[in-house]
Parts: sequence; structure tokens; C-alpha cells
Amino acid sequence: MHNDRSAHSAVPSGHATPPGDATDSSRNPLSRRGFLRSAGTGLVAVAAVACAPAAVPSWRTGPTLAPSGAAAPSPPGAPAVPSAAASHDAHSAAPSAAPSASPAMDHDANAKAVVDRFLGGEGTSLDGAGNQPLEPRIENGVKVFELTIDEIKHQIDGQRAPVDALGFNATWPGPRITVVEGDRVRAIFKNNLHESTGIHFHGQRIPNAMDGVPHVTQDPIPPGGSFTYEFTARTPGSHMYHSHHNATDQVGRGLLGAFIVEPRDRAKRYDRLYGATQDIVWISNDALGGFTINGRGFPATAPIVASLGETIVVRFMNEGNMMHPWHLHGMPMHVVARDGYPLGSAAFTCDTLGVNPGERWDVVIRCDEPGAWAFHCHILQHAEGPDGMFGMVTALVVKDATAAADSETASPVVAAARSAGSTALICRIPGIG
Ligand SMILES: [Cu+2]
Repeated sequence: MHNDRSAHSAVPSGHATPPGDATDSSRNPLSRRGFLRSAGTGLVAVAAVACAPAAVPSWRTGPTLAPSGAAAPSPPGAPAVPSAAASHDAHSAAPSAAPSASPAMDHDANAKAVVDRFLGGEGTSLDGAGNQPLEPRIENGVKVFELTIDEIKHQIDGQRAPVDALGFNATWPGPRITVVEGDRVRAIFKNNLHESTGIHFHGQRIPNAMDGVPHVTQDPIPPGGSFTYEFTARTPGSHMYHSHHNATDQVGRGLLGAFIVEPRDRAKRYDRLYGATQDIVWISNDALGGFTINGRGFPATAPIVASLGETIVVRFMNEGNMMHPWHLHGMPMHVVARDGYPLGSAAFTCDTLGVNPGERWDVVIRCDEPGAWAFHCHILQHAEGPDGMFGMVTALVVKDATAAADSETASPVVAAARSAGSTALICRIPGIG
């Protein structure tokens, strides 16, 4: 296993240009399209939101992005914003101040409209869900994963126009790849882009030739070409795979995915170790699509749905360019691993966890408080503005016994969240069953 895998290097296929020709002007002129995240709302915390439209800073994440819905025009197809009067009528908990056609009332109406979209399951109405388990093919004991690298149209939410994005197997995030410590892994990437690329397995200890950095460990993978990465998965834990070529653009447009290596010792896996029944991957980004969780911005983010008493694991993975402090309402998070490495006796408990670019943090959550709990980045410009919540927001819905027993009697919030599905994936290793 070591560095003798160079035979796999830069295997052109089809009509691929030679690797050495890959970085020239054939690089595709795919335009980066500016994209505006949707306005959002307050699910639980709406009543606590101060309505101060003038206070929104003119803050930008990059040249193509306007982070707040503040200046965003209503997208085509957007529902008409309710009038101030309609908003007032719809509000059961009207503020004590006399209602008027003030910006505050617009805020309330807009905030409610976006929450209603979330509760209506907007995320499930969109095609191209990422983060789906990828089944390997077994060849002589090697787990073989085949992926394409594609130009795609991707919807951040249900109302904004699709963006010119990139995806592994045409999804953003790419498929979730799960293997077991010690597995021999062969990942074959076919580049369907009009530009060259290279794929890095972030966090894995692998032979240098497999490290996926063009011009350092390999030639770029040219348009139409392929590259086979082969290594033994020797680093358990939560890891990632992503482009390492023109990465600000390529990762920012969606070339990112989860690579999870389950410990060989079953007793160390989260289902055994903590009794976790859901294993949730949460990949954040903050470039082309604005502030996203698994390629979607609120209200198209997927809620996490759990039963009262259930224990879940969330694996935060930051593929963006800035730190995001994830904050869960109602329950603490028990932080058990960083970058795949167990914290052991240094594990700690918190309710707000900063995750820097490139980092992975695994947390265990005991779902012991029923209700719909906001779960969001606490850099407020990434989550909530004068039109309500947007971007890096979702909810952890903990169903109580009544809701679990009878969906007909479940609260509207629980029922809607349940119908919206969940980011959850039951602990399962493809190829193992
Ligand atoms: Cu953030």
C-alpha cells in the first residue's frame, strides 16, 4: 500500500487532454453568478427579534454575495408579502404597541412567511439532495467508489433562481462516503468540468501521491480525464473530500462531501458508545449559495427530527471560509471529537460551538426537551435579518410521546417538521448493512 500506487495517477479517459495541458486557457469560463439567499424568519425566537432594519450592516462574504435579505428584491414567484394589516391579523401574539404600517410590521409578516415555508417542508420540494450514502463496489476486497465531477444547477431554496454550481455525482454536498478503519479504498473521479481539478481527502493519513494537490502530488485532472485515489483508511472519524484546485471557486460552488471512517472496533462507534440512533452530517459553506447547511439555506434547510429521549450525533464540517458558532436552543451539546480524533477525558459540554474552516466537530445531543428548537449559526448576519431568518438556520424537533403516537394530533410545528424529513441518516455503513 504505500506510494506504489502511482500507476493510478492521472489516468486520462475518453478524449481527455494530456494532464500537462490541463491548466491552460481551456479552463472554463463558468461564470460565478451572484446569488442572494432568501430572507428568513424566527421559528421560536421570532418574538425576541429586534426590528431594526436600518442597523443591518452592508456586510459581504465575497464579491458575488449579498448576505442579507435586506436589499434583496423579491424573487420571481415569491408569495406576496402580506400587508401590515394582514400581518397583524395573523399574529396571535401581537405586540402591545399599537399596530401600524411600520417596518416592524413588515418584519413580522416577512419573518412569519419564511417560517411557514420551512414548516411546509420547502427543502423536500427540491431536487438534487446531497449527502446521500454511496454504495461501493467490492473488487478483490477493495471498496471502489465511482464519482463524477459535474456542472450543475443547484437550488439553495425554493424561490431563488438556481445557481451555477458544481457537484460530485451532480449533488451538493457530494455523496456521503462511509468506510471502516483499515478498509482499502479506491475512489475514481471522472472530471466532467470544463476546467481541471484535483480531489483531496481532508483529514486522512494517506500516501503522499494520493494527497490530491495538483502540481504538488499529481498533475491536475484535465477536463474529460479521471484520477484514481487509492489508500487504506487508517484515520477513523469525521473527514471530508473536496476540490484542492481553484478551490475558492470550486469548493465554494459545491465540490465538497463527507468522508467518514468508522472505527474498526465496533464498541467505539457512536451507536454503541453513546446509544446514538441518528448520525447527522452537517456541512456548512458560505460562498456561492450564501450561508448554507448541506447546500441549502433556510427555509429550505432540513429540520432534524428526533423522539423524546433519543440520542443523536451531529458531525459539523466547515467547508467555508469563515468560522461559524453553532448554537442549539433548549439542550446542550456534548462535544466528543475534533477532526475525527476523540477528545476522551477532554470532552466538554456547551450550547454554542465555534467551527473553523476545515474543522470537524462531533457532538452528542440527548433529546430530552420536547418542542421545536432553533439550531443556527450565532453570527447573526449569517442567520437573521430584517426579513427574518435565512441561511444557517434549521430546527431540532423533539417529538413528545403524544406527537409520536398520533401524527393527527401532533402540533403543527412537529407535524410539518416531520413531513419535511430530516437530515438524519441512521447509523449504517454501506456495504456492511
Ligand atoms: Cu455563521
